[in-house]
Amino acid sequence: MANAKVADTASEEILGACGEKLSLSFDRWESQQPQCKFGLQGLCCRHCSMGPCRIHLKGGEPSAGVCGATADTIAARHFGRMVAAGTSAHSDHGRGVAEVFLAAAKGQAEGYGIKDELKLLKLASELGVPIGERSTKEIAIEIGERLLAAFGQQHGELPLVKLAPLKRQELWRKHGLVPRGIDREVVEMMHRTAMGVDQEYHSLIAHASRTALGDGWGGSMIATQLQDIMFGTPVPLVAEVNLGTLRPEEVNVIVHGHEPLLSEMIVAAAQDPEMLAMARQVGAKGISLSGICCTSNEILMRHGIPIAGNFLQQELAIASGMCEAMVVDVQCVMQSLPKVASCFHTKIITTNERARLEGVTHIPFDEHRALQSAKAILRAAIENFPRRKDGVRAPTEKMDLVAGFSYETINYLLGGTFRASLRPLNDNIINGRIRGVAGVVGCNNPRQLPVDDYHVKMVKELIAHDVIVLQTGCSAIASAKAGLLVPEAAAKYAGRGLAEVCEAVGIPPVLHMGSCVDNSRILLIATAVVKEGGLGDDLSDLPAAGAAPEWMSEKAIAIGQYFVASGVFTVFSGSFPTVGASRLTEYLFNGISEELGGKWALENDPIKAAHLMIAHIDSKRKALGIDRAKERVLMDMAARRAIE
Ligand code: SF4
Ligand code: MSK
Repeated sequence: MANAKVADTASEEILGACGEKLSLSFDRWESQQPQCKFGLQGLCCRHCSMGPCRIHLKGGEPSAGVCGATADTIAARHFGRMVAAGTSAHSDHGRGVAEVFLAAAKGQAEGYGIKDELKLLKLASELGVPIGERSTKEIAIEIGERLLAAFGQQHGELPLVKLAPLKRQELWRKHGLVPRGIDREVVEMMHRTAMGVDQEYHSLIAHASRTALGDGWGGSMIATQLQDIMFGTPVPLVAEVNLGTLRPEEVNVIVHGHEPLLSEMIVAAAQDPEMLAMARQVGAKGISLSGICCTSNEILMRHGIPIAGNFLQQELAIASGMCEAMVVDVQCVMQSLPKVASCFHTKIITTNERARLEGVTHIPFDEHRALQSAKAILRAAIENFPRRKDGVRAPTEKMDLVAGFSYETINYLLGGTFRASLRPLNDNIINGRIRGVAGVVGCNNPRQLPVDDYHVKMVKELIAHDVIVLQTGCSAIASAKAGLLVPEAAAKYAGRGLAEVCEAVGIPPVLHMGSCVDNSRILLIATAVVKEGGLGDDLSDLPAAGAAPEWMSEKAIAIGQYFVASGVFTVFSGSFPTVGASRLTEYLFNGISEELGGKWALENDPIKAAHLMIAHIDSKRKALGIDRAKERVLMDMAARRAIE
């Protein structure tokens, strides 16, 4: 039953069973065709009521908005607002984490605490927070207060920017790109892009970089660091992925969205004997917890909870007929869920005041009574089990994966307990066994079908050419479904050099590093590689590249821009929001690299895209003088004497 829309048989089975009866994202995408070409190219503006304005060719010349705004200005403003929106999403998540962290440090958030004290102390020393004889509580409170203040900071520099390589920091200072405060840069981006303010595209993009850096080296990094300290820094674990992880005989609860604050508590509540007994009373064999999107990645990384699917599988999970409750928090949640759920018995439960849906149950998450909130949610799911309708579709396809590759873990795996170090990674890059490093992130999108296909083809091509791949988000889930996240994938798909290293260390050639905010882990590992030595002194010197295939969210644009502003060559696929503005696009795809070392590209063929990245990696290897394997020189006695 080949289905051109999806690349895995679990999704195929459910889609096939839905037939014409159910309208899903794929159908709605088709019904939107043809989509507005002005919108697709970034050539429309409705920032004031003289518009909306569109740029078209008049007598061979591009027109202008009523106010005179050009294509480059309109597209740059739009791009800047996408960066601001993406930064806000990651950073509001980070702020929520910082608030709970501070409450937990003060002992005011029942159920939360400090799980990784070592990481707390490391962060304290990085931030210059005194340690001495102080208690963990005192140190944690000061860290929480300092990082929470970073959101509203008005002057100076964001505290975590100092984790970047020194040369990169100097470059940002030279170009005035160091973020002052996370919220401040977002507000300024909105101001600059209002009618009649900043109308010079270089200037708009510079501020977009500053805003995006406030995400990657600010909001997202704060979220990752504090989540690790509160919930534990991930270590490698085995788990399962795909819709086949749903269990027909159990109460299936799917968590979906991005924040681990509540889902961590749901993990705990699902093991509670009282909850399990309640499930048995309604005829279920137990409670099966799984996830969609990045909430799922968060609890996968720390608890090995299975992943039911990525972004475009959210409707399919409900259409399985086996989902008692889908519990959503923020971001990437489709408004169609209640409608799809109405054909089944699934309860959609919103939990966050910032993210409400019409016609669903709302159970507010209260961090001061988090376990009670989690239990209330589970009770609602359990009570729903007897309402299951006939015709459950239980796909069997699932795949093993190994996840949990934090920076700390990679450091430990390579160097061991006493000598944790990235030296072996640097050495293997220098000797050419590993050609380079790629960060591949991104979503999925009905614009690019079959779903996940681009991710999988690109990642396979990269590892076949000895490029080790670091992944997060829905892209990591795509690779997991294709069986690329297990150590055996090295022998099967990786080039000889990469396979040798993976086999020696016992890791997959594709490392799952977490959720969207955990792209900050990729920044930190790249920084650690620079600091380890031998591969240049800035992120832009590294034989490394980034990509976000099948992207759909504004968050991806924010991530792409902080990758680029951090010196990384970054490839997107599907569409790019400035392509109608030629000077701006030329600047983003080329000119910007003269200032920042990183730049964007758009390529719709995954194999060609992988080779753009490989060519970039090779050019960096050449610049570092490591492009040719050093010849082994056999020293005979005469040669030795000559040295003496
Ligand atoms: Fe048109 Fe200018 Fe108003 Fe945008 S800001 S809608 S281009 S008049
Ligand atoms: S969830 S932003 S669809 S990766 Fe982070 Fe997936 Fe993209 Fe959402």
